[in-house]
Amino acid sequence: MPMLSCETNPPFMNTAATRSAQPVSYRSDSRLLFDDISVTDVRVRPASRVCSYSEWDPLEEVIVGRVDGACVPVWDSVLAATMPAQHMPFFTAEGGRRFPESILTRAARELDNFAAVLESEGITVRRPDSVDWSTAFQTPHFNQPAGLYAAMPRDFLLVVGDEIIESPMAWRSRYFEFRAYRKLLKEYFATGARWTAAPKPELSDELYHPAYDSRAANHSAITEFEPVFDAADFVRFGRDIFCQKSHVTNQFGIDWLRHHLGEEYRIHVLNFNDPKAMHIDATLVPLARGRLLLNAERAVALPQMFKNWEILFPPPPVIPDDHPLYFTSKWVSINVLSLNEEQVVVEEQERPLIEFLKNHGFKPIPLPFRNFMSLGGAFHCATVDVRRRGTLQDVFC
Ligand code: DAV
Repeated sequence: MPMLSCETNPPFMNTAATRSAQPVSYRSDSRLLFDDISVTDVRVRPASRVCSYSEWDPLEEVIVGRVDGACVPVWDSVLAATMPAQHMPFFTAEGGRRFPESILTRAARELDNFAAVLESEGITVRRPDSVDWSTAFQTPHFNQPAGLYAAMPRDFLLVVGDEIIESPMAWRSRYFEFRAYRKLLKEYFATGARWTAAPKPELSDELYHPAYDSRAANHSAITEFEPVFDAADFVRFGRDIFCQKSHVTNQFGIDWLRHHLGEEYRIHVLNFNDPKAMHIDATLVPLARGRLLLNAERAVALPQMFKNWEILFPPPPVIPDDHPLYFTSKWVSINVLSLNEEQVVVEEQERPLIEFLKNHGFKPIPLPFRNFMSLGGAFHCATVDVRRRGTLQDVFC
């Protein structure tokens, strides 16, 4: 199979008709009168600014989220399935209200610093729009007192080659999250990207298991009513994409993506020991071609195709118990961002992880991010790599 690169896009056809002054008309004897109209405008699609096939090729352009106006989602069965149980009182009391300003201010400072460091490394940084998430909304199937945030672009946008895909997310509070990204997406489209939105889910009650009990359940809180997934349940290794079923990603969603991407990509579903599964990027984190961080607490077995890979089991996180992590486990510590096959951005207080990475020949870039982590992710979640230099490859051959 030929190697694909986003440098050379095929010409594409724009079928928007350009009509001449004289409209086409039919004669009474039913013979068509041909007119001098031009219906074909052949243009060359510009080389796409969106182009990324892996998690480790050299990063050139990235979207970094923003925390402005973030609101607390209301507690429901899907949150109960994934969120740390000790924070249920916080969600119950604050659901629908803005996150405490003190958290947002500190998180925003960390995020801006992270963005500035990426820029100083020569990487183009783009940000989503500020949106007032505190607006209540209603659809034919549900209503919500507020949205959530645009802090975690990784959850919503999946870049596969020159295509950028809007995910059909399962949380009702995230139904209108796309609003923060549409300006950017239109711009990426205008500069050659393929822009896709997966089928908009209804998020009616049929999607959620009616009597889901997070203490007893060994199955997902969601059904197979319609395709749903979060982009962060997928991780890209060139032609091979790995994912997990979770409390926000169902088989139907995985199948939709498989049909959509076609034979050029192989989607593999992995199983982990993670009863609160939501997003794969604190479980299986590739750092370079042939080198993988794997969460030892969650690992079950990897397929044979990894047998020649170096599997690195990271040291446990050191986040203290009293630091609020409303949305995640402490393993958010390994939610790192690779700038290339050596440099990797890591939370500065995770000293054991930093030493571990250094000992394995990586060049960690330690940055403060603990306040941001309270909102549900670290450097990988807070970003989407829009462009990494590289081509589509079969990395397991
Ligand atoms: O505890 O596995 C995953 C990252 C969330 N976006 C966890 C956190």
